[in-house]
Amino acid sequence: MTSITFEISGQVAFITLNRPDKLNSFNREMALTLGSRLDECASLHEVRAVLITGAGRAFSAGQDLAEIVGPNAIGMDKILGEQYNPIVTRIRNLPKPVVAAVNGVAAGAGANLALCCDIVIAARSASFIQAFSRIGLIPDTGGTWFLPRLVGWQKAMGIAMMGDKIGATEAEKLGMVYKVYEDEEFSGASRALAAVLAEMPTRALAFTKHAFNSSASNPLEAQLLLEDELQQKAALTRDHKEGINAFLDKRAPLFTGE
Ligand code: T3D
Repeated sequence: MTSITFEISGQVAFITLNRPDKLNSFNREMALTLGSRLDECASLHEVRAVLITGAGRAFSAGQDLAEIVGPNAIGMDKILGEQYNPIVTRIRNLPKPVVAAVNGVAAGAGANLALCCDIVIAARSASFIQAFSRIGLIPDTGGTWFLPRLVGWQKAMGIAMMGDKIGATEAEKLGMVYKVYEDEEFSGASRALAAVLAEMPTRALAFTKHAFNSSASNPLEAQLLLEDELQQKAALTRDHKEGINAFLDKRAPLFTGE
């Protein structure tokens, strides 16, 4: 059984973490394959949005803990440096929207994989656990960067240190999640949301992502200059012209991502 399934449908790349019997926890092969699939998403012109979800009842339980003990254990330097960090970097730099569709429990690196995506949606029964402190580790996969930015310093510190389970309803209130859908409608709603994103002006969304990424470290003056630069680029796109023409013609726009 392949640990990652990959399907392109209607300009959306669907990536499914697929080790359901181990709650889609990451072994090395699965992490490296996810990285390669993200590269494909970046290079394939026909892909205009990416959706990451999990097979079965979990999104992902993070690192496969069986792989880090025993004589064949994989070193921590390889786990972060070669597996999780490149995944986070790829997602943040991918010039297309990436949706995390959190269908069930998301723990450890699985939780932070979700939180580094552009839009996080969750099924009502899903949950997030910064499980690291329970096993004497620190939040990785970008958790110490994304969590305080999403929920504020105090909540982030509490969630990280206590390692408690945050249900989807609370996660939405805290700002970790864009929207929660009832379990029965989650699969359809997440596919529909990704399909909408894939039909939007892809380059404007990529510029938006670039601007948000930079805002984390830019002072206001530098950010205003960056907005100016990116807006000028957006204004030259075919999709911008189409958006204006469609508005004036009183019709729905047909964006092509150019
Ligand atoms: O060196 C480094 O590790 C650096 C990298 C760190 C990154 C990290 O992600 S560290 C954090 C790793 N993740 C965890 O600590 C979470 C461990 N899992 C759990 O706490 C629980 O499984 C959950 C709260 C996520 C779900 O609980 P529950 O009761 O719904 O399911 P379960 O019965 O615990 O698990 C079901 C099966 O999945 C079970 O296998 P079995 O007994 O049926 O054969 C369980 O062992 C397996 N499983 C769940 N999580 C993992 C796992 N197997 C390997 N690794 C896992 N992380």
